Amino acid sequence: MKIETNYPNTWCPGCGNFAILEAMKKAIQEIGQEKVVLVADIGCNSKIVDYLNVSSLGSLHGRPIPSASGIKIANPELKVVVFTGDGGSLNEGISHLIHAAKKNTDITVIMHNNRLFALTTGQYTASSPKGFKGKSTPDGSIEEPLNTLELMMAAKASFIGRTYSSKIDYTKKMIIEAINHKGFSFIEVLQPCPSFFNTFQFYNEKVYEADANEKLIKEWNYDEKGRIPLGVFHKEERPTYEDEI
Ligand SMILES: Cc1ncc(C[n+]2csc(CCOP(=O)(O)OP(=O)(O)O)c2C)c(N)n1
Ligand code: SF4
Repeated sequence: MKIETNYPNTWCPGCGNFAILEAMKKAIQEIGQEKVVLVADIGCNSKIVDYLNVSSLGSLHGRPIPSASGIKIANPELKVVVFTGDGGSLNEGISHLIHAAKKNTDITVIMHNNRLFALTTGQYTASSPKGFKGKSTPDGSIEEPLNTLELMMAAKASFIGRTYSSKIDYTKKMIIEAINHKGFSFIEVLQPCPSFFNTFQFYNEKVYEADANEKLIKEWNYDEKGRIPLGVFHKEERPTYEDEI
């Protein structure tokens, strides 16, 4: 069964989402197309499910996690993967993200972090850097961004990773590891949006594949300073929400 669909691709040329799609195609082919169900948020990120020949559900903005949790409870054999953006998961849907991590719901959340609301053409999110100039912050955002991985640590996510979209094979391996992890797995993919926030050069200069651990989460605080570690920062086994049910 081919992995591509015939759906026309509407991402902007050069978007970091293309590389995430390639990584996901490879990951699903290794895991098995029939074993995976995808759940999409709303946003540029979420169009990825249209381009993958895999069972999927389009949820509401900020709400794919409860939809995914329901699928997992109904059929625990399925590998359930959520695609979301920083807007969907750190603004509209932040409570769902925190509670799924706390419950250790056995799903994988892949958050495309382009650090703005892209589909609606460039408003700031909880992940945008201080000073970010977009449609809703023409004089620059006055807020500090959230450290997403620190938030996931505090919420007790049992798998926490960060990758960069341009590293396709590295991302593929991390996605496979996260999907095979029993419990709540969260991957932040740093994803440049060349139309509204082109961060390719910034990340190309700063990211490195780290021998990651929990302490390294604080090495980068979503600012201009220092290097940006990639890797799996935390992984633990504990009973899942579905086991407890
Ligand atoms: C509850 C709700 N609020 C707002 C919107 C409008 N909306 C649709 S897509 C979008 C932006 C999505 O941004 P993000 O989640 O960061 O994903 P990206 O497009 O950047 O991949 C917004 C605000 C909506 N559809 N539903
Ligand atoms: S707006 Fe940004 S994130 Fe959306 S498709 Fe275009 S480049 Fe990609």
